Amino acid sequence: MTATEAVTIFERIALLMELKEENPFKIRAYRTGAEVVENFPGPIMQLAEKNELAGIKGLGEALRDKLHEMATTGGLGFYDKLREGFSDDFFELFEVQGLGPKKIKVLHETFGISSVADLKRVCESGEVAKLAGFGSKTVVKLLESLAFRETHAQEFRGDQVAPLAEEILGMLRLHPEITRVSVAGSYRRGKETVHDLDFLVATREPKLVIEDFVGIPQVQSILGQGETKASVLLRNGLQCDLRAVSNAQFPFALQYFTGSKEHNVTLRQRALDRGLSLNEYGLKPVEGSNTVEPEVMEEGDIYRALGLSWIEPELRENSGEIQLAEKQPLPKLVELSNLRGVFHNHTTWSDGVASLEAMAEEAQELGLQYLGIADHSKSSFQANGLDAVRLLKQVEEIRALNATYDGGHFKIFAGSEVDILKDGSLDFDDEVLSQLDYVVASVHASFTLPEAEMTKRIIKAMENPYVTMLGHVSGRLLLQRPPYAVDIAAVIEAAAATGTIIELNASPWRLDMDWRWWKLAKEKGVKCSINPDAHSPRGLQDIFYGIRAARKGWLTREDIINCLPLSKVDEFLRAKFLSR
Ligand code: DGT
Ligand code: CA
Ligand code: CA
Ligand code: ZN
Repeated sequence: MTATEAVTIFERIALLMELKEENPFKIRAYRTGAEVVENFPGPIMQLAEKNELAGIKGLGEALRDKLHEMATTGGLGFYDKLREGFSDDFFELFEVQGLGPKKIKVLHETFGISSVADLKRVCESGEVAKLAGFGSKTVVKLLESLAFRETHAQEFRGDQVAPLAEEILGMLRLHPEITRVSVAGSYRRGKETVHDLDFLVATREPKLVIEDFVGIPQVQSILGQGETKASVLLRNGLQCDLRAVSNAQFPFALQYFTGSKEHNVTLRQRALDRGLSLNEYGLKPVEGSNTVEPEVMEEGDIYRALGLSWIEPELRENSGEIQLAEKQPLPKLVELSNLRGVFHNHTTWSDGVASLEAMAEEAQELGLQYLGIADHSKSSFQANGLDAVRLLKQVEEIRALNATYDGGHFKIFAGSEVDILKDGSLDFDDEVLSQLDYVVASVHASFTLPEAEMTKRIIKAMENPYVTMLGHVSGRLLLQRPPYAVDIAAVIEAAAATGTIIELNASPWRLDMDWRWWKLAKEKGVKCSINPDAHSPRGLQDIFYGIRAARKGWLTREDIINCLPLSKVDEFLRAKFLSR
């Protein structure tokens, strides 16, 4: 059994125990266990097999024994018994927004529902609305959640595709008959969700390459297979297309299949205006024109031949990039290596799984100069939010830890992710906030306010001089929960007026504020902070997704405060407060 499978089993045990209203501490132990296994930096299943798990924090004896059983037998008796009568489909119910274990339990016991399809049926029939604790409002919400899920059923988030994309690219690169490889399509453009992955290879042996591709272990079924292309379905349901072209065609095919469609349409028209015809095979003079055929060795040559500067794939959305590239080089987009630190991270003080020390260690391991901690505040009780006493104790601990970093080469910034309450006031008063290095203010409750009220609430929070940055502005969870109603343009306006930074939450679930708004924010002079919102050491690596979104939003290192070195960022964090 793989570690990933063991993680799923631990998570499902926690869900089933919740359903059966078992001891909350036991439930939490399984959740923590799942996180520990998921984040373990070594071959944990091999250790489990040899019974060498003692001493790993967060794994008690009961969980160690269960891992040993899974590693040696490939199954778990305890789990099999617990889940008797529950199919795999049943667990999808827990992903439906607005449905917790208590409600699932009632629905299961009353109507025997055991899948999302069952849920939809009983909601539509009107039976659910008659149940105590449900009511017609709940049912409307549930049906909305279900509709939202259905609309996005064929899409995948970055975390569901990036590891697979990189793995498959790696395999293709090693193929002896392949000379050039790239991923194209929406993934290459850095979209926040994708429908499928498009791979492109240059080869003289397309048939052989296609045969090898459809045979890779990640493939579950073949949707189509021809001489030069194939479509497959991977185990997680993700579709992957592969096209094999000649070395000479490669640049044209790469440009074409990277898209977007709209970008391509405008580009093709531009080519026509110059007497050239552009498609996935080439860039040729149209009949009767006296234009000479440009020499194209790589993708950049196509843009050059059309009188344009280079356009990064992330910018190819037909949102003004072609017009600008006609006049000047486009902005040099931020890169992962430009980041010097990260703000907005959680520890075991609230709902994170790792200690301050462990988070700081990992940040240093990633080559960062600073780590901002921002654990939840008290109103987020479900996330074990800190009250003022605990917060100030944490600040003290951070200061003590900072004193141990020689020469000041690394620093932890003490912050808080303070809840924006329903009326726009904050979960801590100014006296407490003034003792922090920085403050992230976020909405975590009362999502259903009307747009005007929600906007007012958020702007009020930004007007507080201690609020350094605004967290996940829309509250969306990609593919799961739509954004709440808020006037983002007005929020950007207020950020500019108050000198508040806006976060680009880098979690692949959020990527919030959305890339479509950053161009406007940048024009208004609003700064961005790319925040992993990490709840574990591994979570810090979500900056990878944040960088992709920032690039898609046209951002350069100058727009992003956590590209500043430690020596400069401190001052910047205080700038808003000092300017008043
Ligand atoms: P998605 O839906 O996330 O897979 O988005 P894309 O952009 O990857 O779309 P996909 O996989 O259907 O096609 C990949 C690229 O191929 C697309 O971005 C542009 C190009 N393409 C596909 N069909 C057409 C078309 O009918 N016209 C043009 N101009 N380009 C196309
Ligand atoms: Ca695609
Ligand atoms: Ca495709
Ligand atoms: Zn948050």
